[in-house]
Amino acid sequence: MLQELTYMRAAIAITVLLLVLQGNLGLEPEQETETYVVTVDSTNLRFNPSTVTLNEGDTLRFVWGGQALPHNSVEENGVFDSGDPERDLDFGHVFDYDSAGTYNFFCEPHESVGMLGSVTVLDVEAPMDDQPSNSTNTSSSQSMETAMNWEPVYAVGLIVLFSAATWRARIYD
Ligand SMILES: [Cu+2]
Repeated sequence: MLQELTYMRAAIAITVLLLVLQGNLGLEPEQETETYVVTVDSTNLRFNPSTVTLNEGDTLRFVWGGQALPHNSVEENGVFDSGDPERDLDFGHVFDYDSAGTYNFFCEPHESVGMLGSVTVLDVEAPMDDQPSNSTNTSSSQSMETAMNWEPVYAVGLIVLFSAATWRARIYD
């Protein structure tokens, strides 16, 4: 009976430890990417906003609905192209990790009246998954980090187990 209780206590402590470790593993460094939305303003002849600055990995989305006039968005060098002009559109383009630079886009039917825009893509470090070239380097530094994160968690777990065991021993022996 006494042994059963001790085992139960240890089992609970181990379960808690595993839950904590699992939470810890979920915190892998991962870069956040964002979506920037461009729509059409109330004049019906302008992008809003007409200039956007974002990071590599981010998404530029052109979204509008129920427009009086059909619009599209075409990058001048064909980097992206939403297709035929539409009154309702939801078109996105993801800028990958070697796309830093400035891109000019326009609405084909209204280019002549100034329906133009530009997006500046800033150079950022690709997430670790996207860098196979120096994978040896990153994986070793990553496992170092993981090991360092785990150490205190193990220490706390061991202290919990040890004090649970001694507490039991003191009361029942
Ligand atoms: Cu237009």
